[in-house]
Amino acid sequence: NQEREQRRRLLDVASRFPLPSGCRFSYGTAGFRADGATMAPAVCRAGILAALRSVKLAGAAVGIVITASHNPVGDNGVKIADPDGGMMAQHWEPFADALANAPDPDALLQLVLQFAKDEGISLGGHHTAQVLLGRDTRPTGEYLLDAALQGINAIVGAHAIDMGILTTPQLHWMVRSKNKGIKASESDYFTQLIDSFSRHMLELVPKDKGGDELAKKLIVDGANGIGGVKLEQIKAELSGIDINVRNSGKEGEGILNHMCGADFVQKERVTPHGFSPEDVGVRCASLDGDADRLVYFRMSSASDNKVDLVDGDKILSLFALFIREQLDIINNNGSQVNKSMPARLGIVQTAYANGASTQFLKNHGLEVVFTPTGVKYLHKKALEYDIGIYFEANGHGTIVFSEDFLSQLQSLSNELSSDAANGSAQYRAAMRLMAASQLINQAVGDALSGLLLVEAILQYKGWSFQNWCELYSDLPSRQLKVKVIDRSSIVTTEAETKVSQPSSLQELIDKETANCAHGRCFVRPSGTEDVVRVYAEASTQVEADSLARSVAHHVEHHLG
Ligand code: G16
Repeated sequence: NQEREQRRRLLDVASRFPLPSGCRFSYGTAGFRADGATMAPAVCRAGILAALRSVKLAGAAVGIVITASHNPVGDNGVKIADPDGGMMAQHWEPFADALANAPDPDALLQLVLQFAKDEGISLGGHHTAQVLLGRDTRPTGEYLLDAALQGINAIVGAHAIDMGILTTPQLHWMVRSKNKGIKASESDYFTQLIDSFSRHMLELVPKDKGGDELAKKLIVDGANGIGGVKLEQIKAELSGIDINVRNSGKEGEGILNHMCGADFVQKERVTPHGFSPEDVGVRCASLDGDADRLVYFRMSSASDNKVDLVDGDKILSLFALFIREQLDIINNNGSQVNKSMPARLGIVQTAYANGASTQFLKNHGLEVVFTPTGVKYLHKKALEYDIGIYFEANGHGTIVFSEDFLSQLQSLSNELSSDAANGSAQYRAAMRLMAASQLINQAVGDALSGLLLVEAILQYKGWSFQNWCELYSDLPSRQLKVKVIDRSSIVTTEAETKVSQPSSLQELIDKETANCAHGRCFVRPSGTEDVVRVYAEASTQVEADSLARSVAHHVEHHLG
């Protein structure tokens, strides 16, 4: 009977969300994404998929966020979080693709039944499944959330919990916390952020580094999205920092991601909408539409709209130096309790990382590895270390600490706190690492928690924005987008640094690059927009621009 009910529900939901003819969805860098009005079939099927994943994982909570992140307001999409709070396991992506594109109810039913059989998922039995749902502020969000709910409810025994309008990382955090048995509401998230930040600021920053008024002042561009809304809610409770939110998403302030937000600032390197000459010299940060990316900037002068940019690479460098410093204090200071904590610290970047940042990190003795674009790849790699720090240049990244490392850190702090060593440098370094592990969202890149950790480290180091900027000088670079007929006809290899198909394209890229001093260039199809991306780096801006333009021209010529 249950089995019959299961079949009926799947056929029923599939007929409510038919796939328009000629429509094809593709699971990209971070899930499905397209014009919001066309997304309901894919989102409904993502609901089915998330519920199946939860059944497969013995009822552990799985997450769905309805968002198209940095894309324009008319787009929408779906991101799926696994029980650990990270992106959905990659080996389910082919099934996600097939399910989203099942042409009719019968095909969908057969696909689910076959997949369930292959994966050993017992459908229609006495299982439970739970899926947490969230959405950003897009106008199609509510409608698509309903499509996801209907998909989840099509799996017998599945239970959907709508967590409301959230940033993407909040939902990922909730999924992770729920599965760890930790309280997982929005107010729990805020409490963790505020408390661990206060601990950093009040206990761990040397008293003489309290900072002047300018050091405390921070303007945040909220991209007219959900991140600004959430920051407004908590900013009064953040001690030692004076936050002013622009593009906060309030009525009349502007359009989501339009002329504002982390993607705009990082790619265009100009001031976002809503800033004026009075802001010259002030430290500013920019979030993207669902607040999983963070970049910093400063208006350089009142006469133009150029900015000094601190991108994901420099945030990564700040975090890496801070963590390295604490580990060195713990291991090398010959303190009373002669404990050391050997820890493998790994840095993960993508081909978009500015060459100067990689060189800087290596010069500081850090181990740097590369993956293709997409948090799903970087996060997985970072988990191989005791402490893994990953960031994409676009501002998407976080720090992950292994359970083993954290429990060693906990016992070290216990030992040190129980004797005369509790004022020692070693104890304080251990406490700083503990606070950082609680402040940073270890599920996924989170602009709000990342921003608070940046602020805490700048205060701890007594650094101005200028000091941070001067860590190293970026090599001049340029990113371009090329519209082509079929972006999937470009196939890349070697962490996306080389084109394998069409093979003649790579020869042309090599030729153009060889003409530039310190030239580096690659192209790859975007997994979130219908474009091919071109990245070029060279010793001068003129050369980087010209290299990017020539290669973009070759891409256009090859792919139409
Ligand atoms: C997503 C991914 C990021 C990726 C970005 C751009 O970000 O989570 O890891 O860097 O897309 O990907 P692509 O170059 O393939 O378009 P978001 O913030 O848009 O979700």
